[in-house]
Amino acid sequence: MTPLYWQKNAQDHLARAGSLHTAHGVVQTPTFMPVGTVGTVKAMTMESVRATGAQIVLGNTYHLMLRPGAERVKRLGGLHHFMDWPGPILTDSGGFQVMSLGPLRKLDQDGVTFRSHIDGSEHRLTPERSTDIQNALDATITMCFDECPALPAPPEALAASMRLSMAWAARCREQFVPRAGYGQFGIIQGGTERLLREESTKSLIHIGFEGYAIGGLAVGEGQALMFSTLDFTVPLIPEGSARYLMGVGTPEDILGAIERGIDMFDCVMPTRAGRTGRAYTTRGKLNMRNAIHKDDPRPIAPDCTCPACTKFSRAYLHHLFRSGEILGPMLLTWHNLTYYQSLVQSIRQAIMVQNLKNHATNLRDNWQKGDW
Ligand code: PRF
Ligand code: ZN
Repeated sequence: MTPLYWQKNAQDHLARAGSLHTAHGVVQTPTFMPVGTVGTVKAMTMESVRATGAQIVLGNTYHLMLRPGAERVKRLGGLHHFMDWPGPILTDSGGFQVMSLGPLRKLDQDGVTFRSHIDGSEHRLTPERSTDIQNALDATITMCFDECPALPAPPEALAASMRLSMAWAARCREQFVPRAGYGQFGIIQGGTERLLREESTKSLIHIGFEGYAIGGLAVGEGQALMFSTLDFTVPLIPEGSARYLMGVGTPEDILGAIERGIDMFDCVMPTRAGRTGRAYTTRGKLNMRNAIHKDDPRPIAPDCTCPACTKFSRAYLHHLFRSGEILGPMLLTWHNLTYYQSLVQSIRQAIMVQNLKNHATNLRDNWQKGDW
């Protein structure tokens, strides 16, 4: 029985290009995982998600346990079949989502009791329950159940929270059912504290996981502190394992994190921005609701191969958003996901030929230049 594994194909300074071999296919890294919180990448069919170049998607334990329920998904053939995504699925554990419920939750050493944001009903998540749910969903990659404190936070609070997450990680590993091509990732916590990140990483390596995630960043600390935390945390993670930075980020964040040795990302940014009229391009951001686009026959991005750019004008996208038409979010989500996938793909290719420094300079220069 061989669990999923990551293999390094090339290295350029700290950045790596690799392949993640799973029961549901191979993922080329660095990779960006579109977010499919409730079993759908919002405004997209999974065929269209695949067409953007995505190789793996994310689902959420918290949302799926509340509706439609993990056991129901299991009876209906698992999440891959249910949502029509035969490729790899990583499920987040619910820890992070439950934390954002604020007063609706109560934390103890054993787990978290919370009220559903849907109907107010009471539920409980523990490391064991979260792991069982992810198993029932048939997640290719199961995440540990953790606590993610908002930053800034006092070091003592960060230490206590990290140690609780490490105790939970050991329980998650106990509960995990190994299967060929499947795996479980531990989540490093500890805020921006070097000693805490070291302790957390050591604890997880001692338990032993198929991959390691860095949690607890992009939660209010800003890009400079996130990067300095990566600078001392990433080198602590085993060289031969996949490294996943959770919930990140902007194109600039992703480039900087890949330069520091990160292999995997997920973020709602391209999909959420797409639904509100914001487009990401090689020349920075555009807001399609802005009146400057109303007579513009040009595509959103001349260098993009997505349907929004090859079939329609900026004027048409502007019209769709101003009219509240559902096609606007659909096309712009498709565009943004295509941009994010082409970004990580271009970085991956640059790493393969040891040209990342030059490629990164070009990417940053172009973001700076602004619209064509
Ligand atoms: N833990 C989990 N999921 C997450 C995070 C975390 O710390 C973050 C932090 N940016 C995003 N998603 N389980
Ligand atoms: Zn496009």
